[in-house]
Amino acid sequence: MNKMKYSLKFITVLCLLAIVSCTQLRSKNGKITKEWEIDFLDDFEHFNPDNWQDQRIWVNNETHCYVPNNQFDTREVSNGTLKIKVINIGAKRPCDNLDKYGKQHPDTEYVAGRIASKNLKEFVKGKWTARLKLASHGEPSMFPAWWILGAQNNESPVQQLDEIICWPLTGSGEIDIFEHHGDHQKNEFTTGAIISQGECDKGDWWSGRKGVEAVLNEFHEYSVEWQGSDLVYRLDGLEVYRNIGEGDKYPEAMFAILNYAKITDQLMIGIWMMEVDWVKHERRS
Ligand SMILES: [Ca+2]
Repeated sequence: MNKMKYSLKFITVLCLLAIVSCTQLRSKNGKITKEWEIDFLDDFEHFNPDNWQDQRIWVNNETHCYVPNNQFDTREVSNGTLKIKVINIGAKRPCDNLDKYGKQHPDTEYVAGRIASKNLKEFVKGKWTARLKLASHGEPSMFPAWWILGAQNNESPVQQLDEIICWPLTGSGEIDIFEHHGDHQKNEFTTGAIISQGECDKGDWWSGRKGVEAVLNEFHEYSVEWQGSDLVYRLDGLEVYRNIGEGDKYPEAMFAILNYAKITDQLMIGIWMMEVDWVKHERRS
């Protein structure tokens, strides 16, 4: 065997070893830990109705109206990304969004996009990631979000008989992977779980959450994963926060939501936009 052939063979063996070690990681206690396997990926080459539906709902006293079907370009998909926006259309118009008690949203000049994978892509535990950026940030009333919600949530759209559980009880639990509160933050997002207090509409937003610095107008990967009984939050793959022991409180299938809310009466100039390159869910193979 000449030296070149030997080198090639050596390199081939190294490559094979690398592949094996990537798919089967041996943990400290000697058990084989499987690597992540993608079971859902949307890279927004087009808007895929098999993955997403528009969600029209009035939940946090927002001033905007969620509109469907990319009306006013509120959820544009172009050049491989999704653009979820809030837009001031200059004149008040009727809004069909209802709150959870059936009250209709007042007329408003602000329209916005919100999509959910409810009843389309729902998964138990695993790992959810999105690669996204904001066009602008740190302005009062901004509230863009990338988050997951329990599949038995009883809010619109209700399409299956088991969607009867009120937020944030088990079955309707909420985990916020990325939220940006423009009133309080500039280059910062918050990440964490809403801790259920055991009654409808009673969730602790703050004790399971952390603010994390990031350059928000550049693309980053924001993820949450179940690791044992913990929830681990990552920014570009690096752990930035952990809800210790909270993971088992979210045993239900969950769906993804991408939305941009405007949450106060503060005047808004221009267009607010969250651009999403892709969303994926992975499970341990
Ligand atoms: Ca369902």
